[in-house]
Amino acid sequence: MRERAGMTSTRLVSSIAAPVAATVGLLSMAAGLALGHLVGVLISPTASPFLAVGSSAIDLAPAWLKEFAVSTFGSYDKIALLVGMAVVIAVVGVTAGLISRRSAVPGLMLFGVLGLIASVAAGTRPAAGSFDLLAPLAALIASAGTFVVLHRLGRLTTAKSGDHPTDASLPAPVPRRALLTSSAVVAVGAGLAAAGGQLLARRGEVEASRQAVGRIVPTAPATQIPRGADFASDGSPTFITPNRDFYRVDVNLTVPQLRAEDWRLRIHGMVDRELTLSFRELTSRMLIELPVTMTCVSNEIGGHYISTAYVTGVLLADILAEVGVQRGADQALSTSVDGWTCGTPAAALSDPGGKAMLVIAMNGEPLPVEHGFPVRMVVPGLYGYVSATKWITDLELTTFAARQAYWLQRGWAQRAPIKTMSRIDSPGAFARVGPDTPVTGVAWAPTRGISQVEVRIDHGAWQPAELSTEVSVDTWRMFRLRGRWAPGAHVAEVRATDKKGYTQTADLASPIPDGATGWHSVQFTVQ
Ligand SMILES: Nc1nc2c(c(=O)[nH]1)N[C@H]1C(S)=C(S)[C@@H](COP(=O)(O)O)O[C@H]1N2
Ligand SMILES: [Mo]
Repeated sequence: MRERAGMTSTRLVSSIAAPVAATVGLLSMAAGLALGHLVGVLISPTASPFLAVGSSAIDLAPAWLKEFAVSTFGSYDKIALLVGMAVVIAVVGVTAGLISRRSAVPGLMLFGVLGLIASVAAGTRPAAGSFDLLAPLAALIASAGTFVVLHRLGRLTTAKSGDHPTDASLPAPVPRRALLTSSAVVAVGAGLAAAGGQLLARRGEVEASRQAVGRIVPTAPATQIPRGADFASDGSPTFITPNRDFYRVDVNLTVPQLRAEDWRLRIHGMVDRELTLSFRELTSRMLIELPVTMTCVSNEIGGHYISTAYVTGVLLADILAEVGVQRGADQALSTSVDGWTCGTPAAALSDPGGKAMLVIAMNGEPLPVEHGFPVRMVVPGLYGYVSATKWITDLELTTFAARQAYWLQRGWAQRAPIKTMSRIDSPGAFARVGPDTPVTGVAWAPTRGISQVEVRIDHGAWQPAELSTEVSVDTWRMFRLRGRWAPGAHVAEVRATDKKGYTQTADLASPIPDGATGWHSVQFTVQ
């Protein structure tokens, strides 16, 4: 006890009040995040500690958790993640304050650990450059610096006069106002830095680049959609999905921003002649327009991760014939600007007569940024994760033995042709409907085509449904079953048969590893 009397702070100054300590921790966290984000955005799209940690969390999350997030929150899965991160960050910030009521050391150690985590996350992003570490470093300096200053003010402010040393070497207590002013300065500064980071994220530039691309006129326009291509007036989807309603699935927390004038695609690896294309070179080629139905392997039975658009682009078969694919190259590994990778069977791209494309337009306009502007890949008949690379910048001919793409490393199948499937859209689940409401919906088996759709009511006999006019074997086809149903509760089930003669079975499979199977069913009540 005696020796301790001579020691400084812990005895001489009382601990900081809990609410003040919590606020000091929270503000320091905010300062670090905001400055890190600002510096990060200036360096590269993946350097921001906040986004780097969030993206790494997405990459590291087990497949079942991603499935859960996608099926629970749907297209709001990213918002859910951002909100979750904000809550965790706030809790950690408050904790940093609360464990440091006497000494700043525990809080500083916590910020050090966070800085380390952010550095590892930023440094290991697939597209990371060596300057990317400056962002977490800035974050660490900002949070630790703010913490030291505010903590000191906090201790001096809350110190009771009786605790204060007669020792003149220690500063006199400061008025509460000093702490409040400093806190306000930190809060405003963090807000400005974060907002500045968002402003500098180049969103405007890329939208301007997209506007400048203007209308894309295909060399070979698609034929007009025939009449009777859907039963939308009876509740099926419209044949073409408007761009704003087109489903979106990707691992990106924020949409990659790439200007058309900055875009390059390098085609290399097991090829005879390497080729690098600019946007201008690509668009000066023969542009084909085709209707294509795209869907995600994560689509559950009855799910809505399926849409159809007219896409315009250049046939990959032509480009690959030019570069000369070498024997033995069985995989085309495509990479997007953020480092996401996708492995497609090389034959699916190089087959003469195949419809795999480098796509630049969707429903007559330049690709929307969230759908891959300026260029993406589309391969009719394959699930998106093995074929539909958005913001594509690299195409390497290689082997499946040599390279494993993003989702393959996470337990999904190497080959993933789209399975024959069908979905009832109307009546909706548990709807109350009139007695002669038709059962309508959609069936798909891209590249094979749909030959028959059957519906059964209350587990009765399968009844062939009317099919919409076929637009292409690569697109979905609508069905409609008219009838008169008795009052009361009913269940409708659907199954499709493709033109290869395969009929969907009742066998249930979950989306992992290569797509769901089973019949979609809907319960409804006739009033
Ligand atoms: N760069 C990039 N491209 C990507 C993905 C991605 O995460 N990153 N996801 C793929 C998956 S899983 C699907 S289903 C389709 C979805 O395309 P859409 O969002 O345009 O509908 O994009 C594919 N292309
Ligand atoms: Mo997907």
